[in-house]
Amino acid sequence: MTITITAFERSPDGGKGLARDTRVRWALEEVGQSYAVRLVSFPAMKEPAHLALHPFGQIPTYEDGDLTLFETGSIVFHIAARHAGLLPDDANARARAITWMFAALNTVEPPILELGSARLLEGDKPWQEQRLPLVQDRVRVRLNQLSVRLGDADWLDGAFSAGDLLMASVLLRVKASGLLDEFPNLAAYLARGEARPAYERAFAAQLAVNASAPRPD
Ligand SMILES: N[C@@H](CCC(=O)N[C@@H](CS)C(=O)NCC(=O)O)C(=O)O
Repeated sequence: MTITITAFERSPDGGKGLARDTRVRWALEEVGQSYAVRLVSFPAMKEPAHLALHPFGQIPTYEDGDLTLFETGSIVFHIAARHAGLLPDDANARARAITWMFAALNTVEPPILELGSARLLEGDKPWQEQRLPLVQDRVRVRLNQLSVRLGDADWLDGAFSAGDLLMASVLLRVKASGLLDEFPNLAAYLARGEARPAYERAFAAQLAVNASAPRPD
């Protein structure tokens, strides 16, 4: 049975790895699982056929036989639970790696997404000048806490895991802001993630889609 995921036909970031299909591609590449990709346009994501797969009309989705999943956390967990390589065998180490998956998506990502919204969607608002530093500081608080915990370790808890995959994917979203550079160990952590051959393959695959996507006139 072929695994099929969905991805943007044309990603708003032009293929810099920020669209969340990259996380799923990365997980599949880490475990050596081949997959097919169905590209969807923004209008198609809101049509009934896609809404039947994803109730919120987003990407990515994951289909394998009669199983359909949405939410990258759930998809990456599913992949990690069924294949060796992304979760430790030891029960306690596995539980800790899963904890880092939740921490990435529930604790670290929200202020980073808020910063993205503040910049992209609210840039022209009159209160932006006051709000932006507050939002940036909320990101700094989380990055500082994460930085302290990581210390000089390569990964969050022993060997690279699905927790690192999601955490690095989340940090990727703040890289362009320059905030990550205030925390050299986190910048190095992300660079280690990006240097993994599985990430490089995932990145190249989503970039290839966007490089060949038709541009608006
Ligand atoms: N929590 C969801 C978020 C999914 C999400 O925000 N997907 C974005 C692409 S990265 C999307 O489809 N945006 C288009 C839209 O919401 O209309 C997940 O982790 O899968």
